[in-house]
Amino acid sequence: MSEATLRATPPAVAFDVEAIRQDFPVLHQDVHGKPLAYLDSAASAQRPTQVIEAMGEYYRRDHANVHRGVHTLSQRATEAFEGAREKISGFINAPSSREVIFTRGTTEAINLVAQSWGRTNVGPGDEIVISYLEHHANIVPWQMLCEQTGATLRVIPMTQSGEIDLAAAETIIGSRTRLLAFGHVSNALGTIHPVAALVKLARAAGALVLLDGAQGVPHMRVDVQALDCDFYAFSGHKLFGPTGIGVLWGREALLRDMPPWQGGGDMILSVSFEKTTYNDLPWKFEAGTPHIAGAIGLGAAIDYLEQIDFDAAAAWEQELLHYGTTTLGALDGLRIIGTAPHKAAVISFALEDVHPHDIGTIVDHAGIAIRTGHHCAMPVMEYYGVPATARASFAFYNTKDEIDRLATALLQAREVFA
Ligand code: C6P
Repeated sequence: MSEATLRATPPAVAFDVEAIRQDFPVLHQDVHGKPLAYLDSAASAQRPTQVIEAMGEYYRRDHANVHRGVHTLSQRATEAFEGAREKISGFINAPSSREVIFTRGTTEAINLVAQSWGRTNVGPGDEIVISYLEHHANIVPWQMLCEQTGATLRVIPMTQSGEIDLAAAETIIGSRTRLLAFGHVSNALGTIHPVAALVKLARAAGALVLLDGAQGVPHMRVDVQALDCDFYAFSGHKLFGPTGIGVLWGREALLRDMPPWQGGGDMILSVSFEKTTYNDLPWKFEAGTPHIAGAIGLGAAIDYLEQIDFDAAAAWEQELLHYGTTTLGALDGLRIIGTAPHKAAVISFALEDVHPHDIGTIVDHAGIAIRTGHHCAMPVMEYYGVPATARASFAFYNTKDEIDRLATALLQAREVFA
């Protein structure tokens, strides 16, 4: 039995998962003749009918460009779009919706900070600090910034259990650090990182903090003020909303001083060939026609999460994590990779010498969707000396029965390939 199974059993949760599943039409289908078990929500979560309907309704009735027309449809579209911004602002407890910038997703949000804040505030001799556990979206933009500015990228090592090495962080974060950027939750392993301890180190060094919240916001209540970070980035499609929409939250004082990173329509107040003046927040960072339906769909996802009792859903996910860790951890030859005591509902694993892609194919034939690969976190794979892992990730619409089916399919995979 693996170390992770020693984690304390969470109390049984009263959560009506069968009722919740009725809201997700995609879950009710067969794949290869078996009922679909969708265990890949860390890659992209599924959408409830309420989100699909809100987007359909917008396209059927209200579609027009935003901020541009006096006509009724344009006003309706603008109201719905800006209304979604208000919902998101409330959901993450932002002090103001001016601080909520729509982006295409987490990746674009991080690139925005790197290119706008970074190009203005970072120079030779400065350091950007990230951790070993980052998704490529929180590595490459900083590497690019360092190449462009002459700054240095420093990396906090990780431990065998899949945690950020806090003792090493203390020695790395220092007077040269301009920004500390790390994931709220590791996508590859599920580790929930110790935000308070790391923010404290950054603050003591006078550095800013960016949190990659792509895997945080779907699993727990996020309060950007309580987290005390400076930027928080996340994607709509992992939060039961649409693809192609995401959010950068930033402190207003910082955003106000940052230059726009893309120019075009909507981000200006006036343009002449001699001089352009930029729009106010948040539109200064939203050049061009935005993903209006995407924002509305994300707003509907947030309404949905508020309505189902998000805290109960999060507790159910913890129960699934515990059950999955115990059930999979008990299989002969299965090694759970990432055994931190604080995890979101993500289980990465290796099964003897069976290649993860073979595992993925076998379980797909049993109707089960898991992700296999490096999970866009190649340094983590390199740390464990594996090219890839298999990863089951749960949302609140998953069941213990689906985990049992995964365990059975893994036994078959071992028989076929080991
Ligand atoms: N992780 C996964 O299967 P985008 O593509 O911009 O929506 O999200 C990028 C991203 C950034 N940070 C973290 C921690 C992430 O997990 C992801 C996306 C997916 O783990 C796809 S690689």
